[in-house]
Amino acid sequence: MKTQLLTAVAVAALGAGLTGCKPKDVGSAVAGDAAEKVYVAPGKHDEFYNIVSGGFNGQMAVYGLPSGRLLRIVPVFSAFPENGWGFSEETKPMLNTAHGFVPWDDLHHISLSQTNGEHDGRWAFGNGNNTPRVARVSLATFRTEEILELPNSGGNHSSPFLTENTEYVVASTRFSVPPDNQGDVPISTFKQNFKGYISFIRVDKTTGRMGIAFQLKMPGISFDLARAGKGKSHGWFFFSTYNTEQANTLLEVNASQKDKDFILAVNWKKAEEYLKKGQGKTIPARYAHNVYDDKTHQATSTIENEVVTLDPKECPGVAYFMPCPKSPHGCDVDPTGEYIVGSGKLAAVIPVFSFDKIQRAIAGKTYDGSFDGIPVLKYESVLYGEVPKPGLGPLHTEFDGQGNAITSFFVSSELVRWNIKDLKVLDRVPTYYSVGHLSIPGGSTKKPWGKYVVAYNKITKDRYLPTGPELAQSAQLYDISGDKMKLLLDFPTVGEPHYAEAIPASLVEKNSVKIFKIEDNASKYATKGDKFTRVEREGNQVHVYMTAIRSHFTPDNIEGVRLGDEVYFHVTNLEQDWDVPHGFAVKGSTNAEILVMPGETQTLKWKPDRVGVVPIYCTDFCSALHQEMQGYVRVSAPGSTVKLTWGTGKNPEAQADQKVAAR
Ligand code: K7E
Ligand code: CUA
Repeated sequence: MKTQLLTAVAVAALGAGLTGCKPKDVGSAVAGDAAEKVYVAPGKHDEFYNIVSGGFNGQMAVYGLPSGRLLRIVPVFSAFPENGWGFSEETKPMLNTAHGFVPWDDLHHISLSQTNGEHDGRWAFGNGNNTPRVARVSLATFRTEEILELPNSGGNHSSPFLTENTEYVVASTRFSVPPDNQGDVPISTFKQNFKGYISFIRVDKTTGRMGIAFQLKMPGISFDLARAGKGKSHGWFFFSTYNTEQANTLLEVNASQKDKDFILAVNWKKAEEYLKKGQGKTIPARYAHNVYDDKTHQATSTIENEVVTLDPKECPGVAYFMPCPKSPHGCDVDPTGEYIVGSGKLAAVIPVFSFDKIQRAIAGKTYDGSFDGIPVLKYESVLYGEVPKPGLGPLHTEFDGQGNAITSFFVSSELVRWNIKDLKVLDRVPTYYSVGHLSIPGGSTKKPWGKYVVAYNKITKDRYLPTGPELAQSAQLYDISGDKMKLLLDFPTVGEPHYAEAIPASLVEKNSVKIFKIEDNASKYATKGDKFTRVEREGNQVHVYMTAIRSHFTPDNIEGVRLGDEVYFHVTNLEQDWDVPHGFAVKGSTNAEILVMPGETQTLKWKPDRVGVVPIYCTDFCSALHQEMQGYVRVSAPGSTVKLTWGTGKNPEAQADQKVAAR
């Protein structure tokens, strides 16, 4: 988003003579009782989990609110050495795509699963912006369980957004592209050949398992953000768009020509009817579907070969455009489902659309022509009203559950609270600086929890100790329980925070998984007890079936490995105690460590590059004798006659002799 936002600033600066806006009274902006309000005493828990996107770091991070304490980084699209995500053999398939192994992405938006339009505490979804993917993270294990790639897409920004019972996760493309199987066309044929696909991903109610139900084939424009209807507007979906000029070069200028872009309204229930009637068209497509299994402790990656598409031009009643000033970014639906707020980055007002009026305009065919075969509803006929002069550069809006909206303003660096009914501005408070997204706990649901708003800022300048050219990314917590919003706390975040959601701890903590039961471990490489430990050679592959328990590995001495071998350390952690992982690392291995949870099996692959004796050790300080949790692997020359031997507590040769004697 950063580039797009900077462009917005540049354009606004040209128009309004604005350079960076630094709010006044920086020092005195903190409320007197702020410290008390965010203080969570040692040993006490926070009230909310705040799940924050990591932007170009490709992860989600979990903070406690109101303390702002970082509790966990959940690797999603990016390999993560802390726990071996993307480095262990079990997790590598999670990062597979139709392009091969892609160990990085740019995660912008978090959507927490909902039932009846309220948070249910089961899953967090996140988008991969670069190589279009959607991920599902379990809030029981705080691990990524599933990643689904999206075909016919380029830049999965408008994603992932959920319907009120998590029937669908919806993901639309930021860059329109020619369909994957018809890609070799001149870029100048944008208008004819480029399409903007919207993916409707179904989610299994019990398992959370995802699959692309269908893709809507829209004209070639850019989709930015979206929200599902709720309550009365359940069954509809709203998307902000830009570049309705359909420019394919110098978008900074060429995509800011028109006075209005569109919000797209999609009736997905109607789309379902057309699909039932067989209107869908199956087209070839290649995309990866990756699933992690907590029983086998293994991810699998499947390449899918087709997708169902629906062309709204052939399905009247499915799609309508609504004009919206100007290059809208956020498109947010209030808790009742009646009001749809468009935030035009370059607009001087915030337009609020009415769902009832949209229905009437559709029924009365109050059109303002059409765009690429899709009706455009008349602006005035669907507009509830405009918030006049709210601020500069509105981006995102959330709701406090008290009939008010709070909108973030990037250019004027502030949060503005306004009343949804009378559209009057009630309060404004500066942010430090240039806020992007904002989040009220439950603020996108039917039932906002209110109490706080968090601003996720793009620029921190002088707010923290300087750390060279790159400064901390940051969030700011405000109390919104009174009439005036009050700044309470700054806290740095990991990566660039785009969207985030916060959920009461009580909905999540009770489901937290403490260990994986060793008896349920269905990994084919599991070693469920020291007596099953062994080393097996299969050609040039050596498989080490190893256990870890405080404070030793079995085996911890291995001989008979040869240069040219590939060694697979299958490490099973036999512990059945909460918070006792063991790590495993090998000198000179070209990946990372693995971190093995209690009852779990993980595999580190290692290709020795020289003859010698190589240390191995546990990387997680697991006990007073953690430092003793170490061992050796002897690597001999190719063709060596050193026998494959292994053991713990005895010299391998002695153990090998015993085994021979026992036969
Ligand atoms: Cu940062 Cu949601 Cu990508 Cu706005 S987006 S800020
Ligand atoms: Cu196991 Cu340290």
